Amino acid sequence: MTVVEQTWLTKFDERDCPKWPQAQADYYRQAGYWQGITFGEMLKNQARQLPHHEALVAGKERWTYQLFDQKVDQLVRGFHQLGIQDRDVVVVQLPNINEFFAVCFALFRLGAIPVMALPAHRRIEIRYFCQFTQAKAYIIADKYFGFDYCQLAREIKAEVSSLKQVIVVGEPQEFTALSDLYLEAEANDILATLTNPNASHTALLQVSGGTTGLPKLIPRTHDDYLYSVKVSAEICGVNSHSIYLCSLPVAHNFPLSSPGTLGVFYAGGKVVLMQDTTPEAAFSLIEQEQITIAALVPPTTLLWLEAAKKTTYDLSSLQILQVGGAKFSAEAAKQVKPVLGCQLQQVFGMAEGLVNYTRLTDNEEICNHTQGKPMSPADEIRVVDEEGNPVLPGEVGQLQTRGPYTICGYYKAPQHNTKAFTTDGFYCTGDEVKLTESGYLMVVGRIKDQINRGGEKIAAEEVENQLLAHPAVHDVALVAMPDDILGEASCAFVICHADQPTKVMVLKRFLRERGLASYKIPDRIEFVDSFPKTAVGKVNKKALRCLTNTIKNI
Ligand code: OOB
Repeated sequence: MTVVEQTWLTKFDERDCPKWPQAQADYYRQAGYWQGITFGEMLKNQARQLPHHEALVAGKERWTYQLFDQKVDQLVRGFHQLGIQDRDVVVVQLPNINEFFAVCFALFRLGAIPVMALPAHRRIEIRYFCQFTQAKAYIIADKYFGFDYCQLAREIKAEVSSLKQVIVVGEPQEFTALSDLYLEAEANDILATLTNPNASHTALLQVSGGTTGLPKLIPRTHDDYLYSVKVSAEICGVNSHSIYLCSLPVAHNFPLSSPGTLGVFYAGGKVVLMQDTTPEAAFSLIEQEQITIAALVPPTTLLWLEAAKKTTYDLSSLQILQVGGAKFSAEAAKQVKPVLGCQLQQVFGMAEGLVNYTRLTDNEEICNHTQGKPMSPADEIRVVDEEGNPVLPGEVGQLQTRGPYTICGYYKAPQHNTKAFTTDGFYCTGDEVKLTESGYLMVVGRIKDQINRGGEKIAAEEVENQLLAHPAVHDVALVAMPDDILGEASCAFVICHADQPTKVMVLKRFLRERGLASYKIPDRIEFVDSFPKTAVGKVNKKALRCLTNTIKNI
């Protein structure tokens, strides 16, 4: 019995982050899942034990654990001087560069809370994160893939009064340069006076793929996140000899913690960051850096499989390829070992917590056909029907879960939490799964109104609301349509006001100019006169999804 039976009454900390019920938290501590260690301490330990071991490589930058730790301490001084304190929220939007980690670990040591924004986020998402959390600072790179983040910061700062600081990696313009915040110790060093943050406090806010109009923020504590990182590292065989290639956006939960970059630091290994996501660039790094493990989403894996057939690079150092974030077809899965010469590990996880892995000792049948099993013995999962009753073994149902690293509520979202969590604290994942006899999960579908565009999640309602803001749009429904590479792309069915026809390009430009992340802009827009309806009169999205097949074939 891993759960303390009692009424599941979620409380909130002073930062509005839901907390596990006290008895449950006590249980997780006594059982040793939560060890009371913060990320800041974890890095300090590694710097003591492996000072000269390389921790981080990006382009020409190579940081040992000692240098990494020193940079973090220097930034703690710089951030503190700027007024960033324990419990302040800071929106961090950085690409795959070493500074991402210097920034995050400095915030962890201060007890400040980074919001893990993605480089693809734009005005709509960033303004929302800053406003909703009353963020004190926003940390960006000057430019990335041609996009000017300083200009975005200017617009956000004008609108969000809580935002006191914009900190820039690169050319800061009127803002503060991150490079000026690496401060050496002086007399009365602030580091000596800072108290270590409480490990039960929120360490970071992850961003949920979402199902509603506004993205939800996911509070992860040092205790729960570090536990998930530790178990992930163990399951994936990550140790001080591991060399991890990070090509996915580093702030995402998968490359950050499953076991990801944090798991590699936990184990004393090396992280190699890359920004150019082409297979050739990745293969060149695999050969050069002797990469042992990499993590990809299915569409990139397909590209790697194609490119590997013709490559002259030596990929023999690669032992494990993790694939997750979206359903990986068994057909493609079967090719991984013969083509890339490494073991496939399927990863089915969620920023809210639960992560499932196929194990390194599993046979090919399991590795190719299932999405793994929960990583922790303390993970509780149940597969239920629409009424919440358990389905018969082997039948399809919705996955619900709770455990020592699955949140019991979103940040500042009490109403949504009553829908997304059961009264006994289970998170309703919205994923339709089948549990095999041996306890492995197969993801077969989804009941949440979300599009999984090759691992990037799009909440239908969010995009629909943005489109409804256009004066010509009377009604809109966004659905997934099949895509050979992405798995799913998005298709918006739009009904225009009778006297106001508009054009696809006009609507796409409208969304872009409003500042919606480009991966959320519909891949296809179809104008229709009406929507098919269900028996109770709701828009029949299932029928619209079928319609995308017909359109595709015309
Ligand atoms: C990962 O996290 P999120 O928060 O971006 O997305 C979670 C959702 C899941 O609920 C599921 O719908 C889908 O993404 N998903 C998969 C999957 N992995 C995630 N669907 C089918 N097969 C898979 N292997 O995507 C994430 C977080 C940690 C580790 C790995 C992925």
